[in-house]
Amino acid sequence: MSKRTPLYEGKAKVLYEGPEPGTLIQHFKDDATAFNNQKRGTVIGKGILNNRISEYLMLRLEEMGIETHFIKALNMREQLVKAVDIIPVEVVVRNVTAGSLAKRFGVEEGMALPRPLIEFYLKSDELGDPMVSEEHIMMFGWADPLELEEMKVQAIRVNDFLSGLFLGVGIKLVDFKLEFGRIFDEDGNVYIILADEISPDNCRLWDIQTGNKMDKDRFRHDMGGVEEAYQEVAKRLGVLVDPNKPVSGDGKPKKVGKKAPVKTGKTIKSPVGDASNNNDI
Ligand code: ADP
Ligand code: AIR
Ligand code: ASP
Repeated sequence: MSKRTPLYEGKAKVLYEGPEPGTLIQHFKDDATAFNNQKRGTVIGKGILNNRISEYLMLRLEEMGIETHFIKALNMREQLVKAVDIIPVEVVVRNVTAGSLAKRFGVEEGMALPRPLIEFYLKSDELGDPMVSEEHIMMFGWADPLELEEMKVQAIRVNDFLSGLFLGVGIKLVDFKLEFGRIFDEDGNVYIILADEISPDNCRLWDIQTGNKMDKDRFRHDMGGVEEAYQEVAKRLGVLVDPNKPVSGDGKPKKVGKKAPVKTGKTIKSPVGDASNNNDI
């Protein structure tokens, strides 16, 4: 494993070649950056938590008919994904004012928007991810009109579903960023699917009761308790990882002994979703 050559090393993840053509291994690091690399640090255990949270959310979205790049969990920090041609546009959906929106327009954080707001940012570290219009996107050919429409439709579906899912565990989904990529079907037609990750690194998540921030803003603004906040999100989703527990190739805990465990039907339900996916509680 250690001899693998990375195809790409980003700020929070490394991509390795996957075992089959058209696949990649997405490795989640503990590195954290903010404000387009101006602030750097490490959050111990973040990669493990984000890997698990993103896996869980992508699987739930797949169940809702939203196609994602996720194929399967590999280990604590890695997942197998479909290789896509990333569309260089970050799609941000906002339900509540916060972050750059609040700053740009001089409004206070925490105001509920009358409906979800979609914004687009060019994925470019050098340029500081500038906000772009739909016209810019089509003009420069970053995505065509059909792809743009598809990204908007999918982003709203993701927002509807994730807002409800997080609400169910006492968390307000304030805003988030998605990335989409192009992929070919068997007939050679190109279509887009959801890629990258969905985790507290790219969502704003506020505790409904206390208003506490449970996301990367804790790192951005030196608020402390970053790892604890990510852990709490994982715990509420029912996917908290025990780093001491080995995980087998399919992402499920290693079975001890020769016999498969007997199914009793008395599976303990996690706060959300099914317990079958919650291997590491
Ligand atoms: P960054 O590149 O912004 O530093 P990361 O450290 O998260 O970000 O690196 C992950 C990179 O992998 C991102 O650039 C992202 O666009 C890209 N990526 C995510 N999913 C896929 C995929 N399925 N296929 C190809 N590239 C992907
Ligand atoms: N985001 C945008 N670029 C990178 C990330 N992670 C996410 C933030 C936030 C949302 O997009 O984490 O959830 C909006 O960010 P901002 O800074 O524009 O307010
Ligand atoms: N993800 C971007 C960065 O790493 C922006 C941010 O999260 O603030 O700088």
